Amino acid sequence: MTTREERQKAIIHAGYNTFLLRSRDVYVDLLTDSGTSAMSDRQWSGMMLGDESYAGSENFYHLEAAIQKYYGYRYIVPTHQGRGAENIISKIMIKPGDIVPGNMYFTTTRLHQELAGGTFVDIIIDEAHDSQSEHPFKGNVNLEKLESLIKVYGAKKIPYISLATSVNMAGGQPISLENIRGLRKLTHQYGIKIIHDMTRVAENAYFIKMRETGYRNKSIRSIVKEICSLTDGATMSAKKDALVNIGGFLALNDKSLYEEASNLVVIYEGLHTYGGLAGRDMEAMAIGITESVDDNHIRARVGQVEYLGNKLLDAKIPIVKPIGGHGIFLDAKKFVPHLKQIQFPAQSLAAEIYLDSGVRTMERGIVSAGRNKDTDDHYYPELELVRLTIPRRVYTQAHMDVVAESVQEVFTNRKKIKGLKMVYEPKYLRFFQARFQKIK
Ligand code: P71
Repeated sequence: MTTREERQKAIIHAGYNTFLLRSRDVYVDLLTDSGTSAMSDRQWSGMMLGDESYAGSENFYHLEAAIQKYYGYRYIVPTHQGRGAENIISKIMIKPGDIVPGNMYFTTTRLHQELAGGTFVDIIIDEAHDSQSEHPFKGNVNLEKLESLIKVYGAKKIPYISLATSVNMAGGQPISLENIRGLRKLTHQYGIKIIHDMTRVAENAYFIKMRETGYRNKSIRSIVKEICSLTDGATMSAKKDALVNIGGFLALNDKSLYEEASNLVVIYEGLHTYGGLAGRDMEAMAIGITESVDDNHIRARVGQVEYLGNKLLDAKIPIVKPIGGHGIFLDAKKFVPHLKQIQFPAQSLAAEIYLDSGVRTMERGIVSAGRNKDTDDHYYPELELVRLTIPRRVYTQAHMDVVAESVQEVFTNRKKIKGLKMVYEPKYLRFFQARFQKIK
């Protein structure tokens, strides 16, 4: 724990950017659920069985078998984390001038698509951009939007659909199986592939089980497998669902694409049987995948997120509805309506929550959205959010109570919150390292 004076110094030193705080100055860390979950006794035991051979480690084959068994993809290339897989798939499949439609952007994913010469186009349903819409599947693709895009550009310009389960930037919102089936049908007609960002697929499966007709009695395991079966390949950051501190992979069903990927991985990550990971990391991932599709685990995980969300809803705090799978997202436009978007309301609110209690959160608004690569203007996303992300198997409900009390305290004093100006802006993924000052 720290005093308010200590936190004041720390946040100024960090340029009002929670990514630049030292973790020792943080009390409850809700920056991200990425790599921050607690590994189980089984995963730690697996770490002791690391086969650290350069090539053909036993642990690689365990990982490959787990992915084939639970996700059903045929070929896999391990990578150090999700963006390593995004780099490879983007380089292989995207040509300059291509269009990559997807159900809302993700920061690293879109950047790799752009660096490969592609242009990302959002085809998520409109409800996803409205924090108050209670649509049960705000991650759904608007199939009409997609079809008109195909008609305008032609299928040849569209290498694949970038399809996320549990749409992060929309608030951890799920896509329905009905929608994925519709998408599969449409893409088959035009010969377009679907590459699945399966970072939080098990959390998505939980919402399908609870909300989609006909799935209440299906296991998370079977729903996850069904989702994957409707896509052609996947990128995975195993630091989320799969409960490891580091790791990821690219999975493909097409052999020739796999051959290209296993060739590229040796340039950027490492040999195709370790992809930048230690043998022990791959073992922990294989075990984590197995644990991640357990019905009881996923119910407890999403249940904890709901616990915090319901507390905030009871206190009339504006959050994204319905409550998502991996965190609670405060609607900064409603929380601090006196700030203009260019005064970085969500960035400022995240700093304010830290100041109040030492709870660390993350901006997911205009700073995260970055600039349009053609015009160089800021993107002004409809959603200006502060994310309170819950690591898996780490915190107790008592921690959630502390968080809820702090958010309420900041909400009570919200009129005093001032805006920020950006004083340092890095070229890529600026939100990680940008610095700000308070507007007087
Ligand atoms: C999260 C992260 C980690 C992160 C990444 C970028 C900015 C801030 C925080 C990472 C994801 C993700 C999805 C849906 C791919 C990645 C990249 N999320 N897809 O939410 O959520 O994976 O971090 O392992 O490279 O805090 P990677």
